[in-house]
Amino acid sequence: MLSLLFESMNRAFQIFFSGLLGLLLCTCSGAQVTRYGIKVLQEYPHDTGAYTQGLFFHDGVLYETTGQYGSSSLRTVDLESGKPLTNQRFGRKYFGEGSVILGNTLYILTWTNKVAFKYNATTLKYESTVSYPREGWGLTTDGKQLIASDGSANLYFLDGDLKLLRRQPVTLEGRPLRNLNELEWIDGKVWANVYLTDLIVVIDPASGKVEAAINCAGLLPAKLKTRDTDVLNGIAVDGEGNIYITGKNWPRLYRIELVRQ
Ligand SMILES: [Ca+2]
Repeated sequence: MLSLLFESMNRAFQIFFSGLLGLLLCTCSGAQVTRYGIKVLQEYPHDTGAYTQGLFFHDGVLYETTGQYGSSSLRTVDLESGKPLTNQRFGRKYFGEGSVILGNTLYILTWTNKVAFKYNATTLKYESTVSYPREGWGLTTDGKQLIASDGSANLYFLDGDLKLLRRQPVTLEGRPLRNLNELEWIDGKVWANVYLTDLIVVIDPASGKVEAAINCAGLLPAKLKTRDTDVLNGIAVDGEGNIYITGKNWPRLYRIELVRQ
């Protein structure tokens, strides 16, 4: 009888402590993700014909690559007017995706064409087409390696020949976070749009853990939306650390700052 009593007490303690452990783990993993909203500091025009897939600054110039078959392009953009300074169209069979400059090469991914393009970063002249085994989505760089997304819950670290060096799974509160899209390297972290959401996540490149989530819901006012307005996509940081975001076919590009929630 006494042993039965001890056994049931023991089990009760086990259940209590396993529950407590679960609660602690849950609280800890939740506490690791800092939640932010955004404040708009300045707004600029953005070309509603630009289905934004890549967005970055290099030496004070804003670069944008756009998607869709028949209208994919590589542009340099005047920030104040939103108008292209240069605009190179790709062949109709190519769907442009993420882009970035590393060294003296401007890299542009394509969605499902299984190729990437190299351009000379100084002259913006086409150099070569290289094979690329994954879907192309976002692209950025830490200054040494290229970092790419493919719509999965992975980041891919690549060398200058687009060869895979490392695959890093990305998790949000312990679960894989899929649909990683346009990317930007900011202060040692990878910022990523999450496709089909108003969320930007800040990823630790070494562990793949999402450290912060930025809620951009409501950024583009309803009165500025048309049937062609698509999802939030496009993050760029300039040389002074100013952060800009936009969306596919959006009429605005915003300079923002984060607000702790
Ligand atoms: Ca970017």
